[in-house]
Amino acid sequence: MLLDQLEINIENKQAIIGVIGLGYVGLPVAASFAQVGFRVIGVDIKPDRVALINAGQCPIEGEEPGLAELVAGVVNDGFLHAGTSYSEIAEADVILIDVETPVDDAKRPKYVALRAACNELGLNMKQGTLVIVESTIAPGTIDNIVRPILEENSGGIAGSDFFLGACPERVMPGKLLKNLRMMSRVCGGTTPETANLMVKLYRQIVEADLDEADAVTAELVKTTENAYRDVQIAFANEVALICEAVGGDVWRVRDLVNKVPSRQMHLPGAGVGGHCIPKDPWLLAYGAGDKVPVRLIPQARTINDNMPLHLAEMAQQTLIAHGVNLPEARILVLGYAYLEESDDIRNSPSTILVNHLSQKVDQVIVHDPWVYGLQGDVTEMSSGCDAVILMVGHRLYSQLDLNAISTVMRTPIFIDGRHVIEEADAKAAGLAYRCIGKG
Ligand code: SAJ
Repeated sequence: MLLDQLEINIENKQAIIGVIGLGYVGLPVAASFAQVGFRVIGVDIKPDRVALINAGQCPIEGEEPGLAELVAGVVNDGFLHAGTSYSEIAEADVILIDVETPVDDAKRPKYVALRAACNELGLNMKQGTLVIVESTIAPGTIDNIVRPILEENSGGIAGSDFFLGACPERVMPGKLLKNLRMMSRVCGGTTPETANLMVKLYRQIVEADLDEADAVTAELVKTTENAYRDVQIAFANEVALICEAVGGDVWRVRDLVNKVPSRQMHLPGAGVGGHCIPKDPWLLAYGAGDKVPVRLIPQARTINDNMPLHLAEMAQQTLIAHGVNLPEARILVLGYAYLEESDDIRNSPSTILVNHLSQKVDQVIVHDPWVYGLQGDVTEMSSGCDAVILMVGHRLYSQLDLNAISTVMRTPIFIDGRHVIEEADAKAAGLAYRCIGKG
C-alpha cells in the first residue's frame, strides 16, 4: 500500500523530494526534479550555501552550462527551497543522499557525512519514505551501514516501513546537467519493487537507460567503472616506463596497438587526479573486505600515483646531465588542474610533483591558465628557468612559442608529461626535450 501510494505520487509529481547535500551532485539533481514540477527541499550543513541557493544563486564553481539559470528559475518559482534542518524534510516522500564519501589516508571509506545524514534522516523521515543513496559507496554499504542506521533510528524495517536503494551519480564537472539527463543509471533497490519504483522516479529526469538491480550491484557498477579506468591508465603508464627503458615510443606503440580490434590502450601521462578515479578503486577494494586478496587494483593506484614522481626524476636527471646544481635550479610547472581545460585541482598530480621538487630545488613556479592566481605569460614565467615540466594537456600548451621560451630559459630543458609538444619542434627550438614514454 505504501509503495503503491508513493508510485502514484511520483507519477503525478505530488511526491515531495528531499535532497541531502547540495554540492555538485545534489544541487543539479534537486534543480532537475524541481524543473519538471516536483516540490524539492534541499538540506545542507553550510548555512551560507543554503542562503545563496534561497537567493536563487548557484554556489557551484566552474562553467556549468544552464545550472545557474535553472537554480534561479526553480527557486524563484518556489519549486526548490533549501534549509539546514532535517525537520524540513520530515514531510518528504523521497529522499536523495548526496554527501561526500572520501577515503582516509589508509584508503578506507570516510563515512562521517553519510552516517550523520542517515542518523538525522532516520530520526526525521516519515513512514513510507523512499531513501536513495546517490553518493559513490563501497559494495555492501547499503546493507551494512545505511540500512541498520535508518532502521534503528526510525524504528522501521527497510522494504516495508520505508524503502531503500542506491543509484550512484555519474556527473562530471562541466557537464553536470547534461550527464544527469543523458547518462544511464543503475537503480539498485533492496527489493525488486523498490528498484522498479526508483526507475519510475528517475524516468522523470533521465532520458538514458535506467537499469533495475539490487543495491550491491549498483554499488559494484559505479566503483568498478572507475577502477576499470584507473587500471587501464596504469597499464598505459607501465608500458610507457618500459618504452623509456628499451628505447621505444609509447605514443607510437599505443597508436599501433589500438589498430588491433578490441584494443583500447589508454593515455599514459603525468598521473591521475580528480574526485573520482583516485578514490573509487579503493571503495571497490574495501568492499571485498578480507574475503579476496585484492592485488591489481591497489597496484594500479601505486603506479598512477608514482607518475608525478617519475616526471620529477626525469627532470632531476636531465638537470644534472646539463650540469645544473639542483639546489640552485629554478623550475616552471605547466598545469595545476587535474584535467585539461578544467580549473579543478582536486588530487592533482601536479601537487605531488611540486611538493617533491620544492624539497630539492631553489624555486618551483606554477602556471595554469584555468586556475585562479596561476595565470600569466608562459614565456615570461620561463625566463631564467632551468626546466619546464608540462603536467596537464591544456590546449594553450600546444601553442607555446618554443623558440622564445628556449631563448629566455637559463637551461633550455623541457619535460613533457602529456606528449603535448612534438619532439622535432622542441629540438628545432633548441630545447633539450624529454617526454613520458619515450626512451
Ligand atoms: N587520465 C590519464 N589517461 C587517460 C585518461 C585520464 O592519465 O587515458 C588522467 C587525467 O589526466 C586525469 C585523471 O586521469 O588526471 C582522470 O581523468 P578522467 O578523464 O577519468 O576524468 P574524471 O576524473 O572527471 O572522470 C570522470 C568519471 N566520471 C564519473 O565518475 C561520473 C569517469 O568515470 C569518466 O570515465 C570520465 O569522467 C570521463 O570519461 O570523462
